[in-house]
Amino acid sequence: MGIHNADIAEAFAEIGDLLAIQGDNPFRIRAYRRASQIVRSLPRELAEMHDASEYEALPGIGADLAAKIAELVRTGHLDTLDALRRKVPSGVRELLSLPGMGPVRVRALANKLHVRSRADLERAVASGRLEKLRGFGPALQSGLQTALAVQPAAGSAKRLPLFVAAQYAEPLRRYLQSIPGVARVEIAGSYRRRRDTVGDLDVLLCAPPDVNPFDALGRYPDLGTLSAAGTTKASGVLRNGLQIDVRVVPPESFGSALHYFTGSRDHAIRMRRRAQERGLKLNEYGLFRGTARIAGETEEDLYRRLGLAWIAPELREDRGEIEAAEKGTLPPLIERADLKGDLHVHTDASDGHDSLEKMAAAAREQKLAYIAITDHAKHLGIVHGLDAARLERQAAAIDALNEKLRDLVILKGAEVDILEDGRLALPDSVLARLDVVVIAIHGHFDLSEAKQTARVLRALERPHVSILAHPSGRLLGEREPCALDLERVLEAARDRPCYLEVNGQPARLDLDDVHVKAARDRGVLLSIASDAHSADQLANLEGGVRQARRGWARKEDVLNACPLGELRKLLRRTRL
Ligand code: DGT
Ligand code: CA
Ligand code: CA
Repeated sequence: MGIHNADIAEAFAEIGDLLAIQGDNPFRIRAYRRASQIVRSLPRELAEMHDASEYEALPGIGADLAAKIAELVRTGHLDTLDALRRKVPSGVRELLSLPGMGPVRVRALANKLHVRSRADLERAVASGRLEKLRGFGPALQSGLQTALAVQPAAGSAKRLPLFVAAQYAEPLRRYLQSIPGVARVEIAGSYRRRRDTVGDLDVLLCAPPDVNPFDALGRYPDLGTLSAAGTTKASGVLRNGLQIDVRVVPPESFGSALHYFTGSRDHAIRMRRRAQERGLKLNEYGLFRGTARIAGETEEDLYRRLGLAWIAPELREDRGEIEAAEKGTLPPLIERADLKGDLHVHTDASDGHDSLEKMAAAAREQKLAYIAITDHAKHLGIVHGLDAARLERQAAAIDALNEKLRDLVILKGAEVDILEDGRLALPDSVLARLDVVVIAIHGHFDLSEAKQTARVLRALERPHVSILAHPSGRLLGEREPCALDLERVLEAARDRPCYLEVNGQPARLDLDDVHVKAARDRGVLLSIASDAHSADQLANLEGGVRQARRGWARKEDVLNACPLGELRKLLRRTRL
């Protein structure tokens, strides 16, 4: 109990960064970074595996890293990391969180300009000393200046990506559920609305008034601090810094409390006003006419008494859902079971961990009828990318496997880089032979909006483009979306046509909810994709579906909810 995959991933990433700041062996650095990514995306908690020898069986984890995982799980910390932290001052480490500042630049700053803290850096920027340093161009400098002015210093609260929050929320939910007298536990707030990031956890416990669950909560091993106000309210902080607000609610108010604390604030305010317009009063205790409670036990009752269909939490952002519920036009939201395939899957031919055969077996387990293998195309900076000859060989392997498979069809594809000038990393003649061409930005994220937009629009003009993958390029908690006029991209995709991806990788979730809705409103079909780099990551489809639901997507809006025959037609339409 206590150590989660996200903690282990974080520790490995930090070791990688600290080794890089020290100028350590690049292979060693890469091994830690890779291990960090692998651990971060594992669907099972390492701490819950019974036998530490299981760690070594994971791809990319050798004996040394397996021992480190075991040490972290057992003791809660790592000698290697502690030693590195002692060597690299915390002020230097903090510089890594600034935009454009990787270990190489941090090392240059420390060695050449003796910059060892934010304050040092602010002075160096102000005095113009950075200009003399190689690799510190004007764009980087102005970015740093802005960030130093607006980005809060380390230690201040930050939002967690949903999948990281889930690693803390779900064990907490199970623990609370096991407290005697607690009938029901719900985590409301942005977590229940499935927002891509979560500020804090709003926990509701359904229990009769004579049950006080806070003594038991106080013994929760992941808990940092807890302060209870009476027997119905408590707030605390988990050891990872995540804030929790806990409320104990009686059964007759549970639905209205759940509604109130699920929010969003704007949705809840609109609902309260609606109640007032009907001479009623809505609060977290119930829906009242005078002093009589007319609803409150369930959310369904509450919506019904206000003349509305129940609204899925994902939609409660005051983006037209109340009007739609009133008119009976709420969209029937896409579900995981509606997906027939996955059009963005990697194998060990490029940077995936598993073979074609293993990915196919996993796809059958996931009840998919088709997948497209979209390994990275070769080009500068892409490790193990496929060139025309290797794509040809992969195609032959896919043909052979398709011969053997009965209930799954494997499509041939590639994930092709959009180069800085908008050309694609493979020639049209090669792309013409593929079933699915997924294009994406993998570098030059910091171009101006005009240049970035022109770059993507130019790429969309190429004759063999099926899908634009992870359009904004964001990585939650790590990289902001690039400056891109997505409205124009959507229009180009609609007119062309081609399709936009909702990438289900937990740290991407890209398109975001707002742009999923914009795409859907314009009739641009969405490809909900796992972008799996290993067999277990096909489960990313679930996260993609949640994100698409927040953007009002129905199955009619989703390319890979179509059966194969229909899909083939839709893919042919993208050929110019
Ligand atoms: P977060 O935690 O920043 O990711 O976002 P939320 O939506 O979970 O917001 P939070 O934790 O501040 O509050 C949880 C819910 O409680 C929120 O969605 C609606 C409700 N709530 C909080 N403050 C107010 C308020 O002042 N008025 C109303 N109507 N509802 C509120
Ligand atoms: Ca919250
Ligand atoms: Ca809260």
